[in-house]
Amino acid sequence: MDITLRWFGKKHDSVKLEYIKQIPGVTGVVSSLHDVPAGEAWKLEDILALKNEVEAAGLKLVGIESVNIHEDIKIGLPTREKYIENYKISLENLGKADVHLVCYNFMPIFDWTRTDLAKELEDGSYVLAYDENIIKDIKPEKMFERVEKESAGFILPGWEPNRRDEIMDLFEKYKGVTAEKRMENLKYFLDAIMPVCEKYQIKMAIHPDDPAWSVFGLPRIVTSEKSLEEIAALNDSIYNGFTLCTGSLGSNLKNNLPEIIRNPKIKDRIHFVHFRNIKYECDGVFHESSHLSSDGDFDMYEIAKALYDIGFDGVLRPDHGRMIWGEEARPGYGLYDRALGVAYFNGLWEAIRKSDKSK
Ligand SMILES: [Mn+2]
Repeated sequence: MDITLRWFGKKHDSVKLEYIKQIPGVTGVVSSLHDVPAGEAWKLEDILALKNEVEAAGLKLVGIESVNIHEDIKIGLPTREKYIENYKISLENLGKADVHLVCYNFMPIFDWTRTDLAKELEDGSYVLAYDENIIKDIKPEKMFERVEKESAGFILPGWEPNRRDEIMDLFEKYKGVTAEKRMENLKYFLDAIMPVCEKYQIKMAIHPDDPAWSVFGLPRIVTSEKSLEEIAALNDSIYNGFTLCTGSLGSNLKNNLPEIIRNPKIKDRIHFVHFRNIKYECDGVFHESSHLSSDGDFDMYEIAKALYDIGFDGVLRPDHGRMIWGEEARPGYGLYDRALGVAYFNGLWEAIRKSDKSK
């Protein structure tokens, strides 16, 4: 297993690779070419430059998070052909650069959504939080202003300010695009790229929708155990797989995370794990917590145990962390609390491994 941290590149991240390297057990990072807009083909030289930078710090570029999907692919417009061709070029170049994991999402218009990027907890730490009551009453364009104000000067993936203008246009385009249609569009995309993934052994890992239900009236399709089964069945290739993001899938309390991990139709397709915990206030209202089981609503031991039992040997990273010890960084992506998350996971994993009597 590779334990990694997400790194946004020198230009977009306050966390240094040298610091990531000091976290015990971390072998690499997942990163992205954040300045390449969705739909454009990634150049081999840009990928190699990123890879060289990471390797110079003694780490591996274990995967990409994310190669974003152009909205026309998700909507199923005729123009998707061009963007799918570009996506295939990006995959080919990643393969040539010896990168074999790609995280992506199929969320309509918006990436992960939160209503508060710096909710203060009793201990003085700050966390990301979500309140369905606010989303219900807010217009998407206002949401951008909210995110911009609260993101400490960093640009959040999916919420780039330059996207604001296209948003209302996109809402028009998404009209009538049902969940069924979006699932068909996902299949169309997967069928088109899988031959390239097979050739270069690139594991595609779709990230669950976050939160795992429809927001702003846009249907979401990666939200439940049943939807993961459906997606696995869209294309039989092992390279058609998942990012098991505990916080995103778990945002819907109906989702039983250890059960999903053990599901025979899903388990072999889990290529990437985002390990984190959240705390519920009530249905539809939650905040992110430290990784510790007792600080949130998930049993992180049971999640780690399920991963151990299925023989998980992919890539794992701590997900969003709290902002602690006065750190200023991208919301959710400070160094300190994510490092604590890694340490905690390492402890769980060692204990599970050593108490396995079958070994
Ligand atoms: Mn995640």
